[in-house]
Amino acid sequence: MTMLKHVLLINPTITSRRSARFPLAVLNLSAALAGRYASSIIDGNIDRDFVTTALRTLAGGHVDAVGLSVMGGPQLRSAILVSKAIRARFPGVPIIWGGHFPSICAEPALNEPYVDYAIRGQGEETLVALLDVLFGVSSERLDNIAGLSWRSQERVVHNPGRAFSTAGLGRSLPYDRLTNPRAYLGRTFLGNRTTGFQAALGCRFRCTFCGVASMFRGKTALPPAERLEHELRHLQRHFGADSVQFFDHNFFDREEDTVPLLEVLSRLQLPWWCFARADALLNLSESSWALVRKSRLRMAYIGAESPSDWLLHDVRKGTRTDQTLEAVEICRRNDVIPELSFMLAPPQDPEGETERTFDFIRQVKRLHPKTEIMLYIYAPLPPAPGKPNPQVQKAVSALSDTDGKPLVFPTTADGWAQQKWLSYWCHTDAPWLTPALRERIRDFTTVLGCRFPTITDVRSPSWGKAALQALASWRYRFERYGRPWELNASRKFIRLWDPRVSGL
Ligand code: B12
Ligand code: SF4
Repeated sequence: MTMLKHVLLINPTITSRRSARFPLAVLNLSAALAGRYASSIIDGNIDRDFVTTALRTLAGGHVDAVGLSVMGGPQLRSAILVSKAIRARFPGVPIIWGGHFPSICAEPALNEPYVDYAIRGQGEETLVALLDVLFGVSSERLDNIAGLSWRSQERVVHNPGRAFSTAGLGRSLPYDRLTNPRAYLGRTFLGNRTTGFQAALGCRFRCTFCGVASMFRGKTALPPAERLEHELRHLQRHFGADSVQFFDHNFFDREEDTVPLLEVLSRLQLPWWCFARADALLNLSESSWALVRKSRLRMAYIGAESPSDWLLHDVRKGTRTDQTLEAVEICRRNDVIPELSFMLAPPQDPEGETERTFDFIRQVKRLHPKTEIMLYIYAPLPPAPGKPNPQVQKAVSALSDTDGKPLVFPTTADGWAQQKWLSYWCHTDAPWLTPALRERIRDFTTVLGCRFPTITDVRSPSWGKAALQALASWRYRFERYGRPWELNASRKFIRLWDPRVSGL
Protein backbone atom coordinates (compact mmCIF):
# COMPACT_ATOMS: atom_id res chain seq x y z
CA MET A 1 0.00 0.00 0.00
CA THR A 2 1.45 3.41 -0.94
CA MET A 3 1.31 6.12 1.69
CA LEU A 4 -0.47 9.27 0.57
CA LYS A 5 1.60 12.45 0.61
CA HIS A 6 0.61 14.63 3.56
CA VAL A 7 -0.37 18.30 3.44
CA LEU A 8 -0.46 20.36 6.60
CA LEU A 9 -3.18 23.04 6.33
CA ILE A 10 -2.84 26.03 8.65
CA ASN A 11 -5.35 28.73 9.52
CA PRO A 12 -3.13 31.37 11.18
CA THR A 13 -4.56 33.28 14.13
CA ILE A 14 -6.96 36.10 13.21
CA THR A 15 -9.23 36.29 16.21
CA SER A 16 -9.68 35.23 19.84
CA ARG A 17 -10.47 31.67 20.84
CA ARG A 18 -13.93 32.75 21.88
CA SER A 19 -14.69 34.28 18.47
CA ALA A 20 -13.28 31.35 16.51
CA ARG A 21 -15.68 29.84 14.00
CA PHE A 22 -15.13 26.82 11.76
CA PRO A 23 -12.08 27.52 9.57
CA LEU A 24 -14.05 26.97 6.39
CA ALA A 25 -11.19 27.55 3.96
CA VAL A 26 -8.95 24.80 5.30
CA LEU A 27 -11.94 22.49 5.84
CA ASN A 28 -12.97 22.91 2.20
CA LEU A 29 -9.43 22.27 1.04
CA SER A 30 -9.11 19.20 3.22
CA ALA A 31 -12.37 17.86 1.76
CA ALA A 32 -11.10 18.46 -1.78
CA LEU A 33 -7.81 16.64 -1.11
CA ALA A 34 -9.51 13.57 0.40
CA GLY A 35 -8.59 10.29 -1.27
CA ARG A 36 -5.69 11.82 -3.17
CA TYR A 37 -3.67 13.44 -0.39
CA ALA A 38 -3.74 13.08 3.36
CA SER A 39 -4.20 16.32 5.27
CA SER A 40 -4.27 17.65 8.79
CA ILE A 41 -5.37 21.02 10.13
CA ILE A 42 -3.89 23.44 12.65
CA ASP A 43 -6.11 26.36 13.60
CA GLY A 44 -4.33 29.33 15.19
CA ASN A 45 -7.61 30.71 16.49
CA ILE A 46 -7.99 27.73 18.84
CA ASP A 47 -4.36 26.69 19.27
CA ARG A 48 -2.80 29.88 20.61
CA ASP A 49 0.69 28.37 20.25
CA PHE A 50 0.09 27.24 16.69
CA VAL A 51 3.60 28.09 15.46
CA THR A 52 5.14 25.62 17.94
CA THR A 53 2.47 23.05 17.07
CA ALA A 54 3.22 23.47 13.36
CA LEU A 55 6.96 23.03 13.92
CA ARG A 56 6.35 20.00 16.11
CA THR A 57 4.10 18.46 13.47
CA LEU A 58 6.70 19.04 10.78
CA ALA A 59 9.40 17.60 13.03
CA GLY A 60 7.32 14.40 13.05
CA GLY A 61 8.62 13.97 9.49
CA HIS A 62 5.40 13.15 7.65
CA VAL A 63 4.56 16.53 6.13
CA ASP A 64 5.28 16.96 2.42
CA ALA A 65 3.81 20.44 1.89
CA VAL A 66 2.25 23.23 3.94
CA GLY A 67 -0.77 25.28 2.87
CA LEU A 68 -1.68 28.50 4.67
CA SER A 69 -4.90 30.46 4.50
CA VAL A 70 -4.12 34.18 4.50
CA MET A 71 -6.51 37.12 4.77
CA GLY A 72 -4.98 40.60 4.69
CA GLY A 73 -4.88 42.41 8.03
CA PRO A 74 -3.94 40.74 11.32
CA GLN A 75 -3.91 37.25 9.83
CA LEU A 76 -1.13 38.28 7.47
CA ARG A 77 1.16 38.88 10.44
CA SER A 78 0.53 35.47 11.97
CA ALA A 79 0.91 33.85 8.54
CA ILE A 80 4.30 35.52 8.11
CA LEU A 81 5.37 34.41 11.56
CA VAL A 82 4.62 30.74 10.99
CA SER A 83 5.92 30.74 7.39
CA LYS A 84 9.26 32.23 8.47
CA ALA A 85 9.57 29.69 11.29
CA ILE A 86 8.82 26.78 8.94
CA ARG A 87 11.19 28.03 6.26
CA ALA A 88 14.01 28.41 8.80
CA ARG A 89 13.62 24.92 10.29
CA PHE A 90 12.38 22.95 7.26
CA PRO A 91 13.70 24.75 4.18
CA GLY A 92 12.83 21.88 1.84
CA VAL A 93 9.07 21.84 2.54
CA PRO A 94 7.04 23.79 -0.06
CA ILE A 95 4.98 26.62 1.44
CA ILE A 96 1.75 27.47 -0.40
CA TRP A 97 -0.35 30.53 0.39
CA GLY A 98 -4.01 30.84 -0.55
CA GLY A 99 -6.92 33.09 0.42
CA HIS A 100 -7.77 36.77 0.03
CA PHE A 101 -4.26 38.14 0.54
CA PRO A 102 -2.42 36.14 -2.14
CA SER A 103 -5.45 36.34 -4.45
CA ILE A 104 -4.86 40.08 -4.67
CA CYS A 105 -1.22 40.34 -3.63
CA ALA A 106 0.32 37.24 -5.21
CA GLU A 107 3.37 39.22 -6.25
CA PRO A 108 4.12 40.75 -2.82
CA ALA A 109 3.68 37.26 -1.33
CA LEU A 110 6.10 35.70 -3.80
CA ASN A 111 8.58 38.52 -3.28
CA GLU A 112 9.26 36.90 0.09
CA PRO A 113 11.60 33.92 0.52
CA TYR A 114 9.09 32.14 2.75
CA VAL A 115 6.34 31.71 0.13
CA ASP A 116 6.83 29.33 -2.80
CA TYR A 117 3.41 29.34 -4.44
CA ALA A 118 0.44 31.69 -4.28
CA ILE A 119 -2.97 30.31 -5.19
CA ARG A 120 -5.48 32.89 -6.34
CA GLY A 121 -9.26 32.61 -5.97
CA GLN A 122 -11.03 29.35 -5.17
CA GLY A 123 -8.26 27.04 -4.01
CA GLU A 124 -9.47 23.45 -4.12
CA GLU A 125 -8.72 22.45 -7.71
CA THR A 126 -5.62 24.60 -8.04
CA LEU A 127 -4.11 23.06 -4.91
CA VAL A 128 -4.70 19.50 -6.14
CA ALA A 129 -3.22 20.38 -9.55
CA LEU A 130 -0.16 21.97 -7.92
CA LEU A 131 0.46 19.03 -5.57
CA ASP A 132 0.10 16.63 -8.50
CA VAL A 133 2.91 18.46 -10.28
CA LEU A 134 5.08 18.86 -7.18
CA PHE A 135 4.83 15.16 -6.33
CA GLY A 136 5.16 13.91 -9.88
CA VAL A 137 1.60 12.52 -10.06
CA SER A 138 0.94 14.52 -13.20
CA SER A 139 3.18 15.43 -16.10
CA GLU A 140 1.52 18.87 -16.37
CA ARG A 141 3.74 21.93 -16.12
CA LEU A 142 3.44 24.68 -13.53
CA ASP A 143 2.64 27.25 -16.19
CA ASN A 144 -0.46 25.26 -17.15
CA ILE A 145 -2.08 25.42 -13.72
CA ALA A 146 -4.85 28.01 -13.82
CA GLY A 147 -5.09 30.21 -10.73
CA LEU A 148 -1.43 29.73 -9.74
CA SER A 149 1.25 32.38 -9.26
CA TRP A 150 4.82 31.12 -8.91
CA ARG A 151 8.47 32.01 -9.33
CA SER A 152 10.27 31.02 -12.47
CA GLN A 153 13.93 31.76 -11.79
CA GLU A 154 13.76 35.30 -10.38
CA ARG A 155 10.55 36.26 -12.18
CA VAL A 156 7.04 36.02 -10.73
CA VAL A 157 4.63 34.37 -13.15
CA HIS A 158 0.86 34.77 -12.87
CA ASN A 159 -0.96 32.03 -14.76
CA PRO A 160 -4.46 32.93 -16.03
CA GLY A 161 -7.28 32.71 -13.48
CA ARG A 162 -9.20 29.49 -12.92
CA ALA A 163 -12.82 29.21 -14.06
CA PHE A 164 -15.47 29.38 -11.34
CA SER A 165 -16.13 25.97 -9.81
CA THR A 166 -19.29 24.79 -8.09
CA ALA A 167 -17.73 21.49 -7.01
CA GLY A 168 -17.53 22.69 -3.41
CA LEU A 169 -21.32 22.68 -3.17
CA GLY A 170 -21.29 18.89 -3.41
CA ARG A 171 -18.79 18.22 -0.61
CA SER A 172 -19.44 17.79 3.10
CA LEU A 173 -16.88 19.32 5.41
CA PRO A 174 -14.62 17.03 7.49
CA TYR A 175 -15.31 18.68 10.85
CA ASP A 176 -13.75 15.66 12.57
CA ARG A 177 -10.32 16.76 11.32
CA LEU A 178 -10.50 19.59 13.86
CA THR A 179 -9.16 18.88 17.32
CA ASN A 180 -12.38 19.97 19.04
CA PRO A 181 -15.16 20.87 16.60
CA ARG A 182 -17.54 21.84 19.41
CA ALA A 183 -15.23 24.75 20.33
CA TYR A 184 -16.33 26.57 17.17
CA LEU A 185 -19.90 27.20 18.26
CA GLY A 186 -20.23 30.21 20.49
CA ARG A 187 -22.75 32.37 22.29
CA THR A 188 -23.97 35.30 20.22
CA PHE A 189 -27.12 37.41 20.16
CA LEU A 190 -28.58 34.70 17.90
CA GLY A 191 -28.25 31.86 20.37
CA ASN A 192 -26.05 29.91 22.76
CA ARG A 193 -24.38 27.80 20.12
CA THR A 194 -24.09 29.81 16.93
CA THR A 195 -22.30 28.15 14.07
CA GLY A 196 -20.69 29.73 11.03
CA PHE A 197 -21.75 28.23 7.72
CA GLN A 198 -21.32 28.97 4.05
CA ALA A 199 -24.23 27.97 1.82
CA ALA A 200 -23.65 29.71 -1.54
CA LEU A 201 -20.41 30.40 -3.36
CA GLY A 202 -19.36 33.77 -4.74
CA CYS A 203 -21.22 36.91 -5.70
CA ARG A 204 -22.57 37.95 -9.09
CA PHE A 205 -21.54 41.60 -8.61
CA ARG A 206 -18.23 43.32 -9.21
CA CYS A 207 -17.96 46.28 -6.86
CA THR A 208 -14.55 47.81 -7.49
CA PHE A 209 -13.57 48.07 -3.80
CA CYS A 210 -14.43 44.49 -2.88
CA GLY A 211 -12.05 41.54 -2.56
CA VAL A 212 -14.90 39.15 -3.27
CA ALA A 213 -15.23 40.56 -6.78
CA SER A 214 -11.57 39.85 -7.52
CA MET A 215 -11.94 36.33 -6.19
CA PHE A 216 -15.13 35.31 -8.00
CA ARG A 217 -15.25 37.81 -10.88
CA GLY A 218 -19.03 38.10 -10.91
CA LYS A 219 -19.95 34.44 -10.47
CA THR A 220 -22.23 32.86 -7.89
CA ALA A 221 -23.88 29.50 -7.22
CA LEU A 222 -26.46 28.52 -4.64
CA PRO A 223 -26.53 25.11 -2.98
CA PRO A 224 -29.36 22.68 -3.59
CA ALA A 225 -31.93 23.00 -0.78
CA GLU A 226 -31.40 19.35 0.25
CA ARG A 227 -27.71 19.97 0.80
CA LEU A 228 -28.37 23.02 2.95
CA GLU A 229 -30.84 21.03 5.05
CA HIS A 230 -28.53 18.03 5.34
CA GLU A 231 -25.51 20.10 6.42
CA LEU A 232 -27.40 22.24 8.91
CA ARG A 233 -29.14 19.23 10.46
CA HIS A 234 -25.69 17.67 10.84
CA LEU A 235 -24.47 20.75 12.70
CA GLN A 236 -27.59 20.67 14.89
CA ARG A 237 -27.33 16.99 15.68
CA HIS A 238 -23.59 16.63 16.20
CA PHE A 239 -22.55 19.95 17.66
CA GLY A 240 -25.79 21.33 19.11
CA ALA A 241 -25.99 24.32 16.76
CA ASP A 242 -29.00 26.46 17.69
CA SER A 243 -28.41 29.40 15.32
CA VAL A 244 -26.44 30.20 12.19
CA GLN A 245 -24.26 32.99 10.90
CA PHE A 246 -24.11 32.59 7.14
CA PHE A 247 -20.71 33.53 5.74
CA ASP A 248 -22.02 33.63 2.16
CA HIS A 249 -20.92 36.77 0.39
CA ASN A 250 -24.52 37.33 -0.50
CA PHE A 251 -27.28 35.09 0.83
CA PHE A 252 -30.23 36.52 -1.06
CA ASP A 253 -29.87 35.95 -4.75
CA ARG A 254 -32.68 35.74 -7.33
CA GLU A 255 -35.95 35.21 -5.55
CA GLU A 256 -36.88 31.95 -7.29
CA ASP A 257 -33.52 30.44 -6.28
CA THR A 258 -33.56 31.76 -2.72
CA VAL A 259 -37.10 30.61 -1.83
CA PRO A 260 -36.22 26.88 -1.53
CA LEU A 261 -33.43 27.82 0.90
CA LEU A 262 -35.83 29.96 2.92
CA GLU A 263 -38.21 27.01 3.09
CA VAL A 264 -35.44 24.89 4.60
CA LEU A 265 -34.66 27.58 7.14
CA SER A 266 -38.33 27.90 8.03
CA ARG A 267 -38.39 24.20 8.82
CA LEU A 268 -35.19 24.30 10.88
CA GLN A 269 -36.12 27.33 12.97
CA LEU A 270 -32.54 28.39 13.67
CA PRO A 271 -32.24 32.16 14.15
CA TRP A 272 -29.87 33.42 11.47
CA TRP A 273 -27.69 36.28 10.22
CA CYS A 274 -26.49 36.88 6.67
CA PHE A 275 -24.98 39.27 4.12
CA ALA A 276 -27.58 40.74 1.74
CA ARG A 277 -28.02 43.50 -0.82
CA ALA A 278 -30.67 46.20 -0.58
CA ASP A 279 -31.95 45.52 -4.11
CA ALA A 280 -32.32 41.78 -3.49
CA LEU A 281 -34.36 42.40 -0.35
CA LEU A 282 -36.58 44.88 -2.18
CA ASN A 283 -37.21 42.35 -4.92
CA LEU A 284 -38.70 39.81 -2.53
CA SER A 285 -42.43 39.27 -2.79
CA GLU A 286 -44.77 39.37 0.22
CA SER A 287 -44.84 35.57 0.36
CA SER A 288 -41.05 35.40 0.48
CA TRP A 289 -40.98 37.95 3.29
CA ALA A 290 -43.44 35.71 5.13
CA LEU A 291 -40.87 32.92 4.80
CA VAL A 292 -38.10 35.24 5.97
CA ARG A 293 -40.10 36.02 9.11
CA LYS A 294 -40.98 32.39 9.67
CA SER A 295 -37.36 31.30 9.25
CA ARG A 296 -36.27 33.72 12.00
CA LEU A 297 -33.84 35.91 10.12
CA ARG A 298 -32.62 38.26 12.84
CA MET A 299 -30.16 40.51 11.06
CA ALA A 300 -29.06 41.23 7.49
CA TYR A 301 -25.73 42.93 6.79
CA ILE A 302 -26.23 45.30 3.89
CA GLY A 303 -23.42 47.18 2.14
CA ALA A 304 -24.94 50.67 2.11
CA GLU A 305 -21.45 52.10 1.41
CA SER A 306 -22.35 55.74 0.76
CA PRO A 307 -25.08 58.40 0.96
CA SER A 308 -24.15 59.53 -2.58
CA ASP A 309 -25.48 57.94 -5.72
CA TRP A 310 -22.52 59.18 -7.76
CA LEU A 311 -20.13 57.21 -5.55
CA LEU A 312 -22.29 54.10 -5.63
CA HIS A 313 -22.22 54.39 -9.39
CA ASP A 314 -18.44 54.99 -9.42
CA VAL A 315 -17.70 51.87 -7.40
CA ARG A 316 -20.18 49.83 -9.48
CA LYS A 317 -22.30 48.97 -6.46
CA GLY A 318 -25.45 48.63 -8.51
CA THR A 319 -27.75 49.97 -5.77
CA ARG A 320 -28.97 53.49 -4.96
CA THR A 321 -29.37 55.37 -1.71
CA ASP A 322 -33.18 55.37 -1.97
CA GLN A 323 -32.96 51.57 -2.12
CA THR A 324 -30.87 51.55 1.06
CA LEU A 325 -33.57 53.55 2.84
CA GLU A 326 -36.35 51.39 1.44
CA ALA A 327 -34.51 48.25 2.52
CA VAL A 328 -34.22 49.64 6.06
CA GLU A 329 -37.95 50.32 6.06
CA ILE A 330 -38.89 46.89 4.73
CA CYS A 331 -36.61 45.26 7.32
CA ARG A 332 -38.33 47.28 10.05
CA ARG A 333 -41.76 46.09 8.88
CA ASN A 334 -40.57 42.50 8.94
CA ASP A 335 -38.77 42.63 12.25
CA VAL A 336 -35.32 42.15 10.75
CA ILE A 337 -32.44 44.33 11.95
CA PRO A 338 -30.50 45.81 9.05
CA GLU A 339 -26.77 46.12 9.70
CA LEU A 340 -25.56 48.82 7.33
CA SER A 341 -21.90 49.19 6.45
CA PHE A 342 -20.51 52.47 5.16
CA MET A 343 -17.21 53.45 3.58
CA LEU A 344 -16.16 56.84 4.90
CA ALA A 345 -13.77 59.43 3.46
CA PRO A 346 -13.44 58.50 -0.21
CA PRO A 347 -10.55 60.52 -1.68
CA GLN A 348 -12.76 62.57 -4.04
CA ASP A 349 -14.16 64.55 -1.07
CA PRO A 350 -13.15 62.91 2.20
CA GLU A 351 -14.54 65.54 4.60
CA GLY A 352 -17.74 66.31 2.70
CA GLU A 353 -18.64 62.67 2.10
CA THR A 354 -17.93 61.78 5.71
CA GLU A 355 -20.28 64.49 6.98
CA ARG A 356 -22.96 63.46 4.48
CA THR A 357 -22.61 59.88 5.71
CA PHE A 358 -23.09 60.99 9.32
CA ASP A 359 -26.29 62.84 8.30
CA PHE A 360 -27.50 59.83 6.36
CA ILE A 361 -26.91 57.59 9.37
CA ARG A 362 -29.00 59.93 11.50
CA GLN A 363 -31.76 59.68 8.91
CA VAL A 364 -31.55 55.88 8.98
CA LYS A 365 -31.65 55.85 12.77
CA ARG A 366 -34.83 57.96 12.71
CA LEU A 367 -36.40 55.46 10.32
CA HIS A 368 -35.42 52.33 12.23
CA PRO A 369 -33.48 53.04 15.46
CA LYS A 370 -32.43 49.41 15.84
CA THR A 371 -30.41 49.58 12.62
CA GLU A 372 -26.80 48.61 13.28
CA ILE A 373 -24.06 50.73 11.75
CA MET A 374 -20.61 49.53 10.68
CA LEU A 375 -18.16 52.27 9.78
CA TYR A 376 -15.15 51.62 7.58
CA ILE A 377 -12.77 53.81 5.61
CA TYR A 378 -12.96 53.57 1.83
CA ALA A 379 -9.72 51.73 0.99
CA PRO A 380 -9.69 50.02 -2.39
CA LEU A 381 -7.08 47.33 -2.95
CA PRO A 382 -4.92 46.86 -6.05
CA PRO A 383 -6.34 44.76 -8.88
CA ALA A 384 -5.77 41.01 -8.68
CA PRO A 385 -3.31 39.54 -11.18
CA GLY A 386 -4.41 37.10 -13.87
CA LYS A 387 -6.81 39.30 -15.80
CA PRO A 388 -6.76 43.09 -16.34
CA ASN A 389 -9.45 44.97 -14.42
CA PRO A 390 -9.59 48.53 -15.80
CA GLN A 391 -12.26 49.70 -13.31
CA VAL A 392 -10.20 48.72 -10.26
CA GLN A 393 -7.05 50.02 -11.92
CA LYS A 394 -8.77 53.35 -12.48
CA ALA A 395 -10.04 53.50 -8.87
CA VAL A 396 -6.60 52.90 -7.36
CA SER A 397 -4.58 54.99 -9.80
CA ALA A 398 -6.50 58.09 -8.63
CA LEU A 399 -5.43 57.61 -4.99
CA SER A 400 -2.91 59.88 -3.32
CA ASP A 401 -1.72 60.72 0.18
CA THR A 402 -2.32 63.99 2.05
CA ASP A 403 0.65 65.62 0.27
CA GLY A 404 -0.91 64.79 -3.07
CA LYS A 405 1.71 62.13 -3.88
CA PRO A 406 0.34 59.11 -5.76
CA LEU A 407 -0.31 56.15 -3.51
CA VAL A 408 2.24 53.37 -3.91
CA PHE A 409 1.18 49.99 -2.53
CA PRO A 410 3.77 47.77 -0.79
CA THR A 411 5.60 45.29 -2.99
CA THR A 412 6.20 42.65 -0.31
CA ALA A 413 4.08 40.77 2.23
CA ASP A 414 6.26 42.23 5.01
CA GLY A 415 5.41 45.69 3.64
CA TRP A 416 1.67 44.93 3.78
CA ALA A 417 2.14 43.78 7.39
CA GLN A 418 3.31 47.23 8.51
CA GLN A 419 0.75 48.94 10.74
CA LYS A 420 -0.14 51.61 8.17
CA TRP A 421 -1.02 49.04 5.52
CA LEU A 422 -2.60 46.64 7.98
CA SER A 423 -5.02 49.42 8.91
CA TYR A 424 -5.58 50.15 5.24
CA TRP A 425 -6.51 46.51 4.53
CA CYS A 426 -8.84 46.50 7.54
CA HIS A 427 -10.47 49.71 6.29
CA THR A 428 -9.61 51.58 9.48
CA ASP A 429 -7.29 54.19 7.96
CA ALA A 430 -6.11 55.57 4.63
CA PRO A 431 -3.14 57.77 3.69
CA TRP A 432 -5.31 60.64 2.41
CA LEU A 433 -6.99 61.20 5.78
CA THR A 434 -5.88 64.34 7.65
CA PRO A 435 -5.37 64.09 11.44
CA ALA A 436 -8.49 66.26 11.91
CA LEU A 437 -10.64 63.96 9.81
CA ARG A 438 -9.30 60.88 11.59
CA GLU A 439 -10.25 62.45 14.89
CA ARG A 440 -13.69 63.45 13.62
CA ILE A 441 -14.39 59.88 12.48
CA ARG A 442 -13.09 58.41 15.73
CA ASP A 443 -15.25 60.80 17.79
CA PHE A 444 -18.40 60.15 15.77
CA THR A 445 -17.82 56.39 15.98
CA THR A 446 -17.43 56.64 19.76
CA VAL A 447 -20.57 58.73 20.27
CA LEU A 448 -22.66 56.59 17.93
CA GLY A 449 -21.36 53.33 19.44
CA CYS A 450 -22.14 54.46 22.98
CA ARG A 451 -25.52 56.01 22.11
CA PHE A 452 -26.61 52.87 20.25
CA PRO A 453 -24.73 49.91 21.75
CA THR A 454 -24.85 47.05 19.31
CA ILE A 455 -27.32 44.26 20.03
CA THR A 456 -24.61 41.83 18.90
CA ASP A 457 -22.66 42.67 22.06
CA VAL A 458 -23.63 39.91 24.48
CA ARG A 459 -20.40 40.21 26.46
CA SER A 460 -20.53 43.70 27.99
CA PRO A 461 -22.68 44.10 31.12
CA SER A 462 -26.10 45.65 30.44
CA TRP A 463 -25.59 48.24 33.22
CA GLY A 464 -22.43 49.37 31.45
CA LYS A 465 -24.15 49.71 28.11
CA ALA A 466 -27.02 51.64 29.71
CA ALA A 467 -24.56 53.99 31.44
CA LEU A 468 -22.70 54.75 28.22
CA GLN A 469 -25.97 55.23 26.38
CA ALA A 470 -27.14 57.79 28.93
CA LEU A 471 -23.80 59.61 28.83
CA ALA A 472 -23.77 59.77 25.04
CA SER A 473 -27.36 60.77 24.40
CA TRP A 474 -26.96 64.57 24.64
CA ARG A 475 -23.92 64.50 22.39
CA TYR A 476 -25.78 62.51 19.75
CA ARG A 477 -28.91 64.62 20.05
CA PHE A 478 -27.08 67.94 19.64
CA GLU A 479 -24.48 66.55 17.20
CA ARG A 480 -21.67 67.46 19.60
CA TYR A 481 -19.33 64.65 18.67
CA GLY A 482 -16.01 66.46 19.31
CA ARG A 483 -13.62 65.14 21.99
CA PRO A 484 -15.96 62.79 23.88
CA TRP A 485 -13.46 62.53 26.75
CA GLU A 486 -16.03 61.27 29.25
CA LEU A 487 -17.03 58.43 26.93
CA ASN A 488 -13.42 57.53 26.23
CA ALA A 489 -12.67 57.50 29.94
CA SER A 490 -15.72 55.36 30.74
CA ARG A 491 -14.89 52.93 27.98
CA LYS A 492 -11.66 52.10 29.74
CA PHE A 493 -13.82 50.40 32.38
CA ILE A 494 -16.74 49.30 30.23
CA ARG A 495 -15.36 47.54 27.21
CA LEU A 496 -17.77 47.43 24.28
CA TRP A 497 -17.65 44.67 21.71
CA ASP A 498 -16.53 45.62 18.19
CA PRO A 499 -18.12 43.27 15.65
CA ARG A 500 -15.90 44.76 12.90
CA VAL A 501 -12.91 43.11 14.51
CA SER A 502 -14.28 39.86 15.92
CA GLY A 503 -17.55 39.16 14.13
CA LEU A 504 -20.67 38.21 16.11
C1 B12 B 1 -15.50 34.72 9.01
C2 B12 B 1 -14.85 35.95 8.46
C3 B12 B 1 -14.02 36.66 9.30
C4 B12 B 1 -13.75 36.25 10.73
C5 B12 B 1 -12.56 35.25 10.83
C6 B12 B 1 -12.82 33.87 11.22
C7 B12 B 1 -13.37 33.50 12.58
N1 B12 B 1 -14.28 34.22 13.21
O1 B12 B 1 -12.97 32.50 13.07
C8 B12 B 1 -13.36 37.61 11.38
C9 B12 B 1 -14.61 38.25 11.94
C10 B12 B 1 -12.30 37.56 12.46
C11 B12 B 1 -12.94 38.38 10.14
C12 B12 B 1 -12.20 39.54 10.22
C13 B12 B 1 -11.89 40.33 9.14
N2 B12 B 1 -12.26 40.16 7.86
CO1 B12 B 1 -13.28 38.66 7.27
N3 B12 B 1 -14.53 37.44 6.62
C14 B12 B 1 -15.06 36.36 7.13
C15 B12 B 1 -16.02 35.74 6.12
C16 B12 B 1 -17.44 36.18 6.49
C17 B12 B 1 -16.00 34.24 5.96
C18 B12 B 1 -14.62 33.62 5.70
C19 B12 B 1 -14.82 32.21 5.26
O2 B12 B 1 -14.79 31.33 6.07
N4 B12 B 1 -15.10 31.98 3.96
C20 B12 B 1 -15.39 30.70 3.38
C21 B12 B 1 -14.12 30.07 2.77
C22 B12 B 1 -14.42 28.70 2.21
O3 B12 B 1 -13.73 30.92 1.70
P1 B12 B 1 -12.27 31.52 1.61
O4 B12 B 1 -11.76 31.84 2.94
O5 B12 B 1 -12.28 32.58 0.62
O6 B12 B 1 -11.38 30.30 1.07
C23 B12 B 1 -11.29 29.93 -0.29
C24 B12 B 1 -10.20 30.67 -1.07
O7 B12 B 1 -9.90 31.92 -0.52
C25 B12 B 1 -9.03 29.76 -1.08
N5 B12 B 1 -8.15 29.67 0.07
C26 B12 B 1 -8.28 30.17 1.30
N6 B12 B 1 -7.26 29.78 2.07
C27 B12 B 1 -6.46 29.01 1.34
C28 B12 B 1 -5.27 28.35 1.64
C29 B12 B 1 -4.65 27.60 0.65
C30 B12 B 1 -3.39 26.87 0.97
C31 B12 B 1 -5.20 27.52 -0.64
C32 B12 B 1 -4.54 26.73 -1.69
C33 B12 B 1 -6.40 28.20 -0.96
C34 B12 B 1 -7.02 28.92 0.05
O8 B12 B 1 -9.66 28.52 -1.21
C35 B12 B 1 -10.81 28.49 -0.32
C36 B12 B 1 -11.84 27.54 -0.87
O9 B12 B 1 -12.21 27.90 -2.18
C37 B12 B 1 -15.52 36.41 4.80
C38 B12 B 1 -16.56 36.49 3.72
C39 B12 B 1 -16.57 35.18 2.97
N7 B12 B 1 -17.73 34.67 2.71
O10 B12 B 1 -15.54 34.63 2.65
C40 B12 B 1 -14.98 37.75 5.29
C41 B12 B 1 -13.84 38.37 4.53
C42 B12 B 1 -12.87 37.29 4.15
N8 B12 B 1 -13.23 39.25 5.51
C43 B12 B 1 -12.75 40.32 5.00
C44 B12 B 1 -12.05 41.33 5.71
C45 B12 B 1 -11.61 42.55 4.93
C46 B12 B 1 -11.81 41.19 7.07
C47 B12 B 1 -10.99 42.14 7.92
C48 B12 B 1 -9.52 42.10 7.48
C49 B12 B 1 -11.46 43.57 7.98
C50 B12 B 1 -12.90 43.79 7.84
N9 B12 B 1 -13.19 44.93 7.31
O11 B12 B 1 -13.73 43.01 8.19
C51 B12 B 1 -11.19 41.61 9.35
C52 B12 B 1 -9.98 41.64 10.23
C53 B12 B 1 -10.44 42.21 11.56
C54 B12 B 1 -9.41 42.35 12.57
N10 B12 B 1 -9.07 41.28 13.31
O12 B12 B 1 -8.94 43.44 12.75
C55 B12 B 1 -13.02 40.40 3.52
C56 B12 B 1 -11.75 40.08 2.71
C57 B12 B 1 -11.62 40.99 1.54
C58 B12 B 1 -10.19 41.15 1.20
N11 B12 B 1 -9.94 41.64 0.05
O13 B12 B 1 -9.31 40.85 1.97
C59 B12 B 1 -14.17 39.36 3.36
C60 B12 B 1 -14.22 38.67 1.98
C61 B12 B 1 -15.50 40.08 3.65
C62 B12 B 1 -15.86 41.08 2.58
N12 B12 B 1 -16.86 40.81 1.79
O14 B12 B 1 -15.27 42.14 2.50
N13 B12 B 1 -13.43 37.86 9.01
S1 SF4 C 1 -19.57 44.42 -2.07
FE1 SF4 C 1 -21.09 42.81 -1.81
S2 SF4 C 1 -22.26 42.88 -3.73
FE2 SF4 C 1 -20.32 43.96 -4.12
S3 SF4 C 1 -18.94 42.38 -4.97
FE3 SF4 C 1 -18.59 42.50 -2.76
S4 SF4 C 1 -19.90 40.89 -1.89
FE4 SF4 C 1 -20.65 41.31 -3.97
